[in-house]
Amino acid sequence: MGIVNVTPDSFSDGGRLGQEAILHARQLVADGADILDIGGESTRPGAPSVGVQEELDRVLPVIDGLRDLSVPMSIDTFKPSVMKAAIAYGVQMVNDINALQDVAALQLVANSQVAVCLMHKQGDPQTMQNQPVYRDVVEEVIEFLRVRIEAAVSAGIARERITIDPGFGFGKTLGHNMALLRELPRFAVLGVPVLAGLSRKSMLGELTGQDAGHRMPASVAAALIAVQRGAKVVRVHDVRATVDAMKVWNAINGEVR
Ligand code: HH2
Repeated sequence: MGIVNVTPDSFSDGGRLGQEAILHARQLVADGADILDIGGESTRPGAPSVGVQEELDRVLPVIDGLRDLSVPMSIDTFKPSVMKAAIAYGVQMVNDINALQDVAALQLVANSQVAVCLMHKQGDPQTMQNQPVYRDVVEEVIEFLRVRIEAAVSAGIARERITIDPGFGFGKTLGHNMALLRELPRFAVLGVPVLAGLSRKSMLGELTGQDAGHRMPASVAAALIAVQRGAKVVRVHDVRATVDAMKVWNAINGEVR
C-alpha cells in the first residue's frame, strides 16, 4: 500500500498537493504499489485538525485524477462525510484510524460495498503520545480489534471486507511498538488480514537516530519483519525499495527455485 499524503504537513512527506500528488501516486504504482492510500489530514502526534471541506478539496481531485489506474484506492480518513464523498468517487477501501467507532462511519461503510481497515489507537493525535499506558499492550490491542470486528460484522460488514491494524505509533511508546511488532503473529487469531504501518515512524527514528527523511532503510527492514510475522499489507512511503525487499523474501520462500 503506497502512501499518498495530500497534506502540507505530514511528518515525512507533506507538501504534495493536486497535480503533484497525482504524479507521485502514479510513480508509486509504477514502483509496484498494489493499493494507494490517499489522505488529506496529517495524524502525526500533535497535528492540527482539518475541516471537512478542506480535506475534501485536497483528496477528491486526486482520487478523480487517478480513476484510470487499475489499482484500488483507499481513503485515509476518520470523517464520515469524507468517506462518503470518496466512496462516491470510486475508492474501494476506507482506512479509518478510528476503527469505525463513529456510528455514522460504521453505517456508511455497512451500506456500501467497500473494504475497511480498522486501526487501533489510544487517545487522539493531539495528545496520544503524552503518556500511553497499557496493562498488556498486545492483549489490549487484540481485544480492541476483536470488539471492532464484531461491531462491524453486526452492522452488516462481511468479515471478508475487513483488515485490521495495530496502529504503530498511535498512543504507543517504543516498547509498546516493539512488543506489537514482535508479537504480530498473535493477531492471526482475529482471522482477518493484518496491515502494518511502520514507514518512517518515530519509533524507527528512536532506534536509528535518523530524522524522518532518512528512515528508508529502517522502514524497509520494519516492513519485511512485519511481513515475516504475518502482515498481508504494508503501508509504506518507499514503495520501490519495499517491493525489492519483498521480492527477495518471496524468492527465499519458494517462488524462485
Ligand atoms: N499511519 C498514519 C496514517 N494513517 N493508517 C493506518 N491504517 N495505519 C497507520 O499506521 C497509519 C495510517 C500516519 O503516517 P503518515 O500518513 O505517513 O503521516 P501523516 O499522518 O503525518 O500524514
